[in-house]
Amino acid sequence: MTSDSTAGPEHAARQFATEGEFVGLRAHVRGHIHDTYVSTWTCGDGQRRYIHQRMNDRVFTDIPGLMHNIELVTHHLQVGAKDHSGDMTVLRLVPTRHGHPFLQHRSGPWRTYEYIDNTESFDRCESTDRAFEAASAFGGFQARLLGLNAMDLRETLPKFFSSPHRLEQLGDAREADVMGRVSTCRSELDFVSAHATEVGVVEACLAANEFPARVVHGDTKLNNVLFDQDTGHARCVVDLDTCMPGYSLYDFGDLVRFTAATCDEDEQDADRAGVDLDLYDALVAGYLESAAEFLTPRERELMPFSARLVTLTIGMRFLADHLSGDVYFKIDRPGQNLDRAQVQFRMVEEMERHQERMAVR
Ligand code: GN1
Ligand code: MG
Repeated sequence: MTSDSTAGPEHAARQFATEGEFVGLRAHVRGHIHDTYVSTWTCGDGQRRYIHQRMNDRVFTDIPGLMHNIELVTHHLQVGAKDHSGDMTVLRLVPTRHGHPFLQHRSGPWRTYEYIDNTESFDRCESTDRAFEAASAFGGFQARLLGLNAMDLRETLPKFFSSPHRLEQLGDAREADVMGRVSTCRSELDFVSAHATEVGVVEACLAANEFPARVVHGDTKLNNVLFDQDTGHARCVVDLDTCMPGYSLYDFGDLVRFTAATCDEDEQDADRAGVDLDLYDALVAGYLESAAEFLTPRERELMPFSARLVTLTIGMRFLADHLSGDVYFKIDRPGQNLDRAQVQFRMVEEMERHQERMAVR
């Protein structure tokens, strides 16, 4: 069989308005959804790099809507950046050579970003300083997007942040039981049932106008912040796929879920799952540094609850995907989504145990 070079990632990468002569391209393993590559180009005496992503159009069925949101958000941040000094950089999309924000290629839809040099990202948080920086970066990201009308953004993944919706999806997956796995997940399903009364709290607050829906990042994992290699300061917030109307505390809750975790998201020994309270304190302080001005008193009060709710909710998503045959989150080994769910649920238990300690005053 002959391989067709016009179907490959290099061919896709070459269709964008990059600068210089192509040198090479390599896979960049990141995230559970898209396929990511980095390309290198020579330009004068120097080199330039770009990030290319083949977007997952089974998950994101509305790619034009997704790219519309990213253009709107990056444009809003770039305009705002002129008034804010500070060392934060905004992600820059590179259009195709025909001026489109993404490429409809034989191998799927692709987009390209400028690579941000001299930065690094982390899957685990090693210090309270780093936790503070990340939380302040995400809080600042929300603050800078307050002026963007949330209704101008398309809800590309309907009800994405809704915990009641995630509970319903888990119920559907359990009902269908396509893989025959329900009988092996009884304790996880019981854990969720025991928490079912908590899933509607945020929707009730929104309905009662205790706080408004606002634009959120929607995936505030530590590795979605790029840190400057020299100064250690946060430089850029990346992965704008889930920038949609939501509730601000989703971002705070997801930050705690990932960054204050005592183990990896897919740790196989759930006994290692917990919350590092020093990291938690640093996340609270960092987030409040940039978000305190716009949070309502009720939101402030619900900060620790949001950490439990988002962790539970993402646990329900992992469990639903395990029951459905791992069709959404990529896996490297069988049972990985169940491990992910178990880690989330154990973290919820640990956060319940430390409820008093985690209160934000
Ligand atoms: C997915 O692909 P990645 O890692 O950026 C997911 C998030 C989850 C996260 C859990 C579009 O993000 O919602 O919180 O996995 N993204 C989407 O690690 O579903
Ligand atoms: Mg993401």
